[in-house]
Amino acid sequence: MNRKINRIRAIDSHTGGEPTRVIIAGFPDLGNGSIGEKLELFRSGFDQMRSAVVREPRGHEAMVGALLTEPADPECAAGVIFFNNVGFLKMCGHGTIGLVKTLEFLEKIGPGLHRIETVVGTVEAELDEKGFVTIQNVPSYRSARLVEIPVPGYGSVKGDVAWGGNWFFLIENNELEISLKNLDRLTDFTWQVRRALVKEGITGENGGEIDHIEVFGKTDRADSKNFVLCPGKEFDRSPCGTGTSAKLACLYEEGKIREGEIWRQESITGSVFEGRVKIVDQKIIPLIRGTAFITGENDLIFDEGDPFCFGF
Ligand code: PYC
Repeated sequence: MNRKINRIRAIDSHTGGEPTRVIIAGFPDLGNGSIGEKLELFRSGFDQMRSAVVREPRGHEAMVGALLTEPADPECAAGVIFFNNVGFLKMCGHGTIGLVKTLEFLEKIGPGLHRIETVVGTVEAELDEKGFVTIQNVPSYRSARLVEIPVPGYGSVKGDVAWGGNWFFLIENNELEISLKNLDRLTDFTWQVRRALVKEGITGENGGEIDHIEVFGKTDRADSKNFVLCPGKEFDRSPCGTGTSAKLACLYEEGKIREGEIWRQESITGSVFEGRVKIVDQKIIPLIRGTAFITGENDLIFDEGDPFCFGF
């Protein structure tokens, strides 16, 4: 047999139930440019590797990939490009927590403050002695309040448009319990909302596509419970770091939380992130605290003779 077989080394983890697969070696070289240039090379030259790493048969639809890169900024511990079953994520909160715990597992970092380069800017992550990670995310804000759209099958729906490292449409909901037993209905509702936003031409600033839909409900375990529909129609098993950041920005702008006040955001699976904001130069900087657990060390094998080599 002289078929070409490639190997990629990856560490798997989950953050509040949401998986992250960090690629640590074996990925094609993306050069020495900026993180944005590396992203463009990845997108244009190796998109099938994105699919091969996270989709079936090696992964599954909810898997989020994180390509570890050499940071252009020497002050950073690492650079990272996040991706999923349908494309690239701008920033990823649960994935950053997973990345930090992966670097700790590999003994590349220890407790302390670490800077990480992402495609939307540098974020900071503090790993504490108890194994928790607090991410200081990019500045977050609400760009539109109570936007009303007609959603086929659901009538008129109101939500806020906010940035937390990705664009979100945030809906307060008092009808449908945020529970795994309602997964199909929550998925259908949020998918219809996403389609309606496209149809109505509603975007984030500068035409940014709103590719995450977040629905909130009540819980007695935290301040709020959420369901987050991700771009590839999968739901976030964690409370979503960027989604919690978008929520914190809305809460702060409405005067519902003060600087430093803790907001506990529960996910549909019951995992919780603690969030708070700090204000720097009049910008809202979300801080998100959670942890991740390592679930596997893998040599992913890519056999060019395999008809499903690049995933489906
Ligand atoms: O934690 O920011 C997040 C995230 C985005 C998509 C999945 N998780």
